[in-house]
Amino acid sequence: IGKVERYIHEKLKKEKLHFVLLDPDDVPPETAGKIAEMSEAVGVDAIMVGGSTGAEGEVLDGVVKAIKESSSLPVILFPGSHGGISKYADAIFFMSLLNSRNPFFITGSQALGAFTVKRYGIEPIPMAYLIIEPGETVGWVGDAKPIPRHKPKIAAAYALAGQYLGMRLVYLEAGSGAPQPVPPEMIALVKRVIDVPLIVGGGVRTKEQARKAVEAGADIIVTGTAVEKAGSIEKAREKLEELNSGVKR
Ligand code: 1GP
Repeated sequence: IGKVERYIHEKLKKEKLHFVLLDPDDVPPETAGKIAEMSEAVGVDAIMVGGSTGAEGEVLDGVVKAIKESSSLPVILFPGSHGGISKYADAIFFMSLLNSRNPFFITGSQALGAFTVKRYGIEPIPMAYLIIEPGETVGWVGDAKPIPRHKPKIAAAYALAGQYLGMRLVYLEAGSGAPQPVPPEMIALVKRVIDVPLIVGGGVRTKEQARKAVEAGADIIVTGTAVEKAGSIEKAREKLEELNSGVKR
């Protein structure tokens, strides 16, 4: 396994992790750089970069470069498709949207991006990506059949299948900006079934929600909208501190 994945595993021996997601379509490079710098200062563990729409090309490269210049945190790509690859990133969640109805999002886009990842020498981290209701933009774009919130067993079955297919992380995604995060009962059952680290994101806006997800069994919490849309750099800093203390206690 590569450097970033080893970093994740080493850190997980001591504590739960908090990754901040920046969407290049919503955040200009300068703001992204500032948020990354503040994230590192409050104890965030990595920056993820990606989005479902417009997070490509120069826009993506500019944000990744700005983050690399202003922090030493690992930058992990979180691509909406093979368009979401930047040579300036350290690693990429090489993810398969297992509950998509469209094979493009399960293996097609992955095939189109594989040579690019190899050429740039970006560390691929294989990940099972599962969309939970409501799924928001990524659920619609990814043509998912979102897993019902009251059906934790379906999520657990997909998560275990992902592990058996060789994926080394499982991500439960309620969708960016979801009104509610993934239910704790679902997190708990998935965690009980799998042996690989569990990532949870979508709709986590408060310390309490972050805490609840960790207590239910999440290993890594992803937050995006709450920080991006805080309103000002000062408020973004406060939000980062609040969310980070929810994850780390
Ligand atoms: C979205 O899980 C991430 O892909 C983060 O979601 O923007 O709601 O924090 P939020």
